[in-house]
Amino acid sequence: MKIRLAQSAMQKYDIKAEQNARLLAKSGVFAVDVMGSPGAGKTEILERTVEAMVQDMTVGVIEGDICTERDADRVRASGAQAVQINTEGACHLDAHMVGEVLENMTLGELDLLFIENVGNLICPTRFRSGAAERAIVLSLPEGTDKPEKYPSMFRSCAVALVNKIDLIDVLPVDLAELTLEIRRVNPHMRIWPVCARTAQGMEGWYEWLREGVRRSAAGR
Ligand SMILES: Nc1nc2c(ncn2[C@@H]2O[C@H](COP(=O)(O)OP(=O)(O)O)[C@@H](O)[C@H]2O)c(=O)[nH]1
Ligand SMILES: [Mg+2]
Repeated sequence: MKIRLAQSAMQKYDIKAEQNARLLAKSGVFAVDVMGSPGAGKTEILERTVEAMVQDMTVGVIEGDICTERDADRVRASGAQAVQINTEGACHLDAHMVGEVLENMTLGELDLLFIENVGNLICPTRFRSGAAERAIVLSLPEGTDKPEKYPSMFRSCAVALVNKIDLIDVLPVDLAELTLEIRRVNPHMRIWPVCARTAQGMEGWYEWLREGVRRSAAGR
């Protein structure tokens, strides 16, 4: 009985995520969830990415945080149209929160949309936003055991950015081992070791995004 109740409670989120996905597809917007621990560098990755992508497209960002407008201010300064959602305690965004913002955005103007979730490797996994793809930002200081400890999160993402590689010489973390750990839980994961500070290593990510934008525009 309890299980059935939990399933029907989740269903309304899945239905809304499906509606969001259809709206984004109809508008030709390529949307990507950006997830990871607090402090992994999600926003700094987005700052560099927005700076690079706004050269030839219009980029939007939905920022999810428990409180403050700080991340939205940061990506706005990089050139994105940004909307901040404050979840007021909730540890993840859900499709209804995202849907409300989508209804008030001029989606026809956007090519690419990022949805930065609340920093958390657990709850955002189950709550789909309606984005076409999901990316995880994992930083070197978090160590090599996170993929095995949070496998659902790593399995739900298509791509991983391993951030803060500028710290490789001062941390006891082996990048090859971390890559193996990621592949052990998700053999298909595309992985880019990057430094968001300098944008080092981010070209592959940018190309993957451009491909997604082309696909979404063609399917409009
Ligand atoms: N050394 C280093 N620090 C970084 C890098 N990327 C982000 N940071 C720092 O990590 C902290 C958290 O970054 P932030 O983007 O706010 O992380 P978020 O909580 O995942 O959005 C900030 O102090 C960033 O300046 C990086 O590539 N190298
Ligand atoms: Mg952030």
